[in-house]
Amino acid sequence: MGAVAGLLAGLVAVTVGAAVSAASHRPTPVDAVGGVVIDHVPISIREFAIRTFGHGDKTALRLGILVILSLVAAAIGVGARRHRWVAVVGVSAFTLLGILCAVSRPGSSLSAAWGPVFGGLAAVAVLLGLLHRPAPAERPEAELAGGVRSWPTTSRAAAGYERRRFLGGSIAAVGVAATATALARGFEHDTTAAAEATVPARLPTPVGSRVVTPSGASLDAATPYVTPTSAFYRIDTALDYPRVRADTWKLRIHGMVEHPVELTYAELLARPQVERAVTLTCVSNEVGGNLIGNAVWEGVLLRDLLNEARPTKGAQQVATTSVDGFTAGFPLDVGLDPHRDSLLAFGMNGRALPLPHGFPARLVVPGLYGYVSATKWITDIELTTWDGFDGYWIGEGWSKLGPIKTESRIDVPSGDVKAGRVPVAGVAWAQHRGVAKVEVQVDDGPWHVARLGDVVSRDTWRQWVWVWEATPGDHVLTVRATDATGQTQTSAYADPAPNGATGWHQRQLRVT
Ligand SMILES: Nc1nc2c(c(=O)[nH]1)N[C@H]1C(S)=C(S)[C@@H](COP(=O)(O)O)O[C@H]1N2
Ligand SMILES: [Mo]
Repeated sequence: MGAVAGLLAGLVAVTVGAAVSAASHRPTPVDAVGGVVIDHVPISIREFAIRTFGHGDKTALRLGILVILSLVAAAIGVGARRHRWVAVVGVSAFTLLGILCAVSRPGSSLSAAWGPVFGGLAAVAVLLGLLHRPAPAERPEAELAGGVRSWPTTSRAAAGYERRRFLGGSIAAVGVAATATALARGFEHDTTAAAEATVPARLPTPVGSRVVTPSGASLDAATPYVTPTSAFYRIDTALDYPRVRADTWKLRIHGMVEHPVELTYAELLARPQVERAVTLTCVSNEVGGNLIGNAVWEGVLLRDLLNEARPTKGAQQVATTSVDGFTAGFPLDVGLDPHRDSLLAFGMNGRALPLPHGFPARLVVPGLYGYVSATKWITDIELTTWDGFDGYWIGEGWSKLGPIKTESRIDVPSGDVKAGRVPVAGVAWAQHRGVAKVEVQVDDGPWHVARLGDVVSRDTWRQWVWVWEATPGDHVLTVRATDATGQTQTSAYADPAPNGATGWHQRQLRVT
């Protein structure tokens, strides 16, 4: 009984806390705890979780929190059955933990404490209510025997009464939890809808020509040259992505500048726009992995904004912060480079950025991995020294500089094939240097030069294809790319940490 009461109290606490938090547009208490866990566990554990659970790592984290919470809640219930103060002290400790996590989340205020506070109060009410044992004298008219109300005086009747009372209380608790869950969903939906209502249906027309994809860019139907937004990979440190409203969003450019700049969304859209195709890549991408995508971004040139702020002498780093607390920094030289079109982007593939890809605005820096540059939901750009700031992943075993390494990937064939002419095709990338050559090897044979697709610029990946006269048997295909500086990608295998995986992608297949 104690354990069940504890579990029910935990359920009500979590759901009521979620509803109250959602009503004030805050993450649920469980997600607040999860956020703190993500931001503070050692990188080895984080990587273990990603390796073990893959894209389900966040679900696994939430489940883990709920399992621990359930165990402790059951224990509190068992203790509270014997000593009422255990309920109050146990739940208070939990509530305090929830409050500390909630108010420490980025963009939080003291009002973020309301979720855990109401969750805690509800939990205590459930525990005390379910475990309350009325003294015989104060028992209500529970039994109706032979038309006459009588107290259940025998211990059997008393036990039966208690059981019914417990059952009724349990059903009420589950009802409260279900109602709170429905409310939380509704409030979360409202938060998303409120942000979506500020997404413009049309974007301003960019200055100059729009990006036109050359007809010879796509050699292989398996991988489109421009990745559809719906298929674009996503990396978020946050458990749930922030729903930012454009009408309250602001970007501040400050720090080592003579002329701090503040921009609203309307002001951003009113500035001269450009459109650029840029391939984004995650440093965590394994050899042959798909944490890479090419999009046409629309936005303003970052260097124009930075120059307008007039960096002072000694400024070395562009330090950026997101509303969700993510941070990233890269050399100011890169941001100011007149030959590299870094963007403060608000459009992706012809439409406003989708909420999960950084609406209202994000950075896109050609040639740098996303973890040092591509801050989504950006609200703050501070110019500082190189030593004055470390981004989210720095000091976590990842390099402070994150230039994208030359890599290539075989996309087709992806399985066994019939003997004869077989197109071997895929993508290669060396953003901002450009891909000059791709070669394919069958088993230990000679390297064959692949035909290359056309590209919009050296900032995108490049498609390649080579037609293989496949002969029956087991074979290994290997690909390697050479960038426009003449460097061929290394065959030496390296893990993604600390600054990007290396090695040649291979596919084993059987030809019949
Ligand atoms: N706010 C925020 N911005 C972020 C991240 C993040 O976790 N939070 N991840 C970065 C990383 S590691 C990458 S690879 C890119 C991915 O961008 P995408 O999710 O739009 O593909 O965003 C970058 N910007
Ligand atoms: Mo990344």
